[in-house]
Amino acid sequence: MEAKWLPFWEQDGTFVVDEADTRPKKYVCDMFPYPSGDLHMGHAEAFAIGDVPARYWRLRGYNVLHPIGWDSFGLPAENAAIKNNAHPAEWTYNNIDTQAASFKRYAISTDWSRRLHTSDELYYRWTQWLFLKLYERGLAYRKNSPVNWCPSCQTVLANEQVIGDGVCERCKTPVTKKALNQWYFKITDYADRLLDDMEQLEGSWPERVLAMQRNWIGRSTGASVRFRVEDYEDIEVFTTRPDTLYGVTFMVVAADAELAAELVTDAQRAELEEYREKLKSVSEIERQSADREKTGVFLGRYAVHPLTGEQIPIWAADYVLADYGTGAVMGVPAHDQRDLEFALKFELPVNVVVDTGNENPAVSGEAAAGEGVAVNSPKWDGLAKDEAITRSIEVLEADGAGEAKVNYRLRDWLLSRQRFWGAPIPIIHCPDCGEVPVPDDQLPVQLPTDMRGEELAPKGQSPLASNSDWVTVDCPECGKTATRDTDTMDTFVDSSWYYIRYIDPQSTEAAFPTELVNEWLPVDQYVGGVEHAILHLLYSRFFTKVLYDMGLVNFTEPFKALLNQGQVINGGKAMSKSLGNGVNLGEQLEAFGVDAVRLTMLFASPPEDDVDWADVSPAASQKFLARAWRLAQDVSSDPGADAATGAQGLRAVTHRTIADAQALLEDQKYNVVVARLMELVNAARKEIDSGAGGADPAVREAAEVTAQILSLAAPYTAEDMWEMLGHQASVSNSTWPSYEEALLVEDTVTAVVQVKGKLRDKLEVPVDISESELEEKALALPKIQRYIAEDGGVRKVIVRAPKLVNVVTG
Ligand code: ANZ
Ligand code: ZN
Repeated sequence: MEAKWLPFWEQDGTFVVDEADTRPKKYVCDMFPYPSGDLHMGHAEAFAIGDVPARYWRLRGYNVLHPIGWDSFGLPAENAAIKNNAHPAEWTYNNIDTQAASFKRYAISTDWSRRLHTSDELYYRWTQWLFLKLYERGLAYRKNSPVNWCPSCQTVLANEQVIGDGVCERCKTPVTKKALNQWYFKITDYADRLLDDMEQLEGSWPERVLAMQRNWIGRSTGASVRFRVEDYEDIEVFTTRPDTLYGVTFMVVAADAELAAELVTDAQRAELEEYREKLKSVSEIERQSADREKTGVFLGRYAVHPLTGEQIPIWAADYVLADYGTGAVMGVPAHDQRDLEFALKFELPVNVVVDTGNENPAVSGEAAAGEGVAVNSPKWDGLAKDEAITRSIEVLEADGAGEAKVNYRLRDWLLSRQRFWGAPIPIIHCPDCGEVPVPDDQLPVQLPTDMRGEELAPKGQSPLASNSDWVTVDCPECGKTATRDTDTMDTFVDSSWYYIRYIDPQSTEAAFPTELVNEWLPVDQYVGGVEHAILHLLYSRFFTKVLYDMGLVNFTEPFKALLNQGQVINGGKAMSKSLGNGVNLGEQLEAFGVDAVRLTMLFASPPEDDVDWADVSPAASQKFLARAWRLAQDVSSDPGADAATGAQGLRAVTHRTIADAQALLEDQKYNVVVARLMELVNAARKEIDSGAGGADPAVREAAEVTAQILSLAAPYTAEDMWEMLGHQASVSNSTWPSYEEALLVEDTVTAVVQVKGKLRDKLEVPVDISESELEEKALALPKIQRYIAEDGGVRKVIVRAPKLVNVVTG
């Protein structure tokens, strides 16, 4: 079947999207693959899932776009090239070819003419154009700052790429800090909108993804408070609890921040230096851990309390982070746990300023962090927390000592990478003109094609820097000799807009055609792994909002609905080389065929749950497919026969299946749809065996419906059935079968069960249940058995099928 239908679809253009088609549109998009090798079980699952809504909406009469492409820049290609003394393009495009062939065989209903690769010049020319658009708007900038540096990958990492205990996401090497001149996108300008627009996604994105995004953006509201410092500038702190201002007994600055070194007095300098030295071996995670013993150094200097004028000692400690808020906090030990532990360790005073009804924190060791009434706070005594916060901000503003402030955990997106295989940053550095954007008619800034092997090895700066022919360029503004920026863009830049490029991937005129993009997007259904819950989705949402602000798109969120598929595991564990429990997709396809593997993926569990390959049976799927196929083979009624004249029992099952499948598909319960199809096939087979055989038009109807619904999961079998049933065109472009309401009428009723005339229980039974069967079922109910036992046994049973059973006892 594979050999027959694959070329058919290609010649027929079954899945090619016609832009002249005026039917309503649906856009189903799978997160595009990275060309790491051939397809694996994870791809097989994700793409089987993504193909279901695409094929479903197509049958429902929509003009469906379901494209595919490759996220083809990135480190693995470069590492392979270094190892094999080759150019990264070789490895990349070989793998893409292999994967593309496998995807075709896997029968994803894709319009192949839309295929794109982010490493094509045709694509990255526009990635560079987008970078320059952001640059024009002041949303791309360069700054020198300490950044996350992976000593093994020899490149910087975005905060998002530092995981777990502070290790590199890719190679798990502990990440260090290094001061470098780096490019950033100002995603922080969009923090509020990234948060607030999530309202549009509520209910159609997984709640946990929304929670992770919210957390990552981390909006806190509070106040910014300025403390005067003798012989120094004011120090500003961010606090969520300005109502606790009278409880401030010390101030802490991040020990590793510049501020600490500037504030420290000569007498304390040596102690601070020693402390900072020790800190270098402590990871960020450890520093933030709540149960770590507090450490710190007094800086020898004092701040002035803005309301009481008291002298507040300034300390440096590691529990305050340099890059959050202002890198300094006001210490309120009575009401903040970390401050309390710090105060108890260094014998600093603990002043209660909110009465929460708790024991004195200095005694209990537990900060009174909850709700309460302000005390010992002359300007807002007696006010409850929220009112006290409002009042304290008014006081601060009146005194010019502070104001309301919103703070975010989100940092700007560090996008430059010191690696070769990415889109070069289209900026020229001129000794006279400074940063000069590469003019549009000089795009793309192409990657050299003649660098290979060792020339690409990481050296702490981009390998491009060593290619002086490439680096040296005339300044587009003054013509003097200038140099190209040698960094390349994070591959997350590439993947932040590919779903828009699919609308016209071959265009040399524009990144995308606005009008058409507005017709197709936002994506109706996005499908991909939860590992992208933060990075890729946040960046794509950011890009979309920027494009919206530029008037280039008319929507503010790129993905209307998101489905995170589970993982394919084996024996309850993730597949891994070390466990030796990997399953090879190619072998599975050879053994069972594409359809059986796809069906197994869908039948195993709801799409968002894991599929344990040790618990499933592709052989059973194969058997089911054969059963379905034989159904079509056994149909012998003529194609025009009126189904209404067929067996009513089977018709009821068929129409109930259509109605339920529709609801289940829209609810993404694909596994249940498969289960219902199995029931339908069984019912049809029963009818063939017991009734008029394949000549009954109800059997034809059941077989046709089976082929149509099955086409979402097992396209080869479905196509073959459809042809056997006498159709010329592809089942994929047929229609979604319609159901007759009249056939859906409930065929069960509720029977009541009485004991001595009193209603004791109910049960759902078929309308045509026999008296004896009803009696048996009623007497078997646990509740009824209890009453019978209590009342001294059954004397008589009165049955009025199907609605009543009365048990006389005693
Ligand atoms: C005084 C205070 C009193 C605070 C109190 C809390 C409770 P989120 O919700 O995370 O924004 N803080 C501010 N900057 C910090 C930094 N760079 N490193 C570590 N901690 C920092 O929390 C904000 C609170 O975390 C701020 O409010 C500050 O402590 C602390 F009863 O200020 B608070
Ligand atoms: Zn110049």
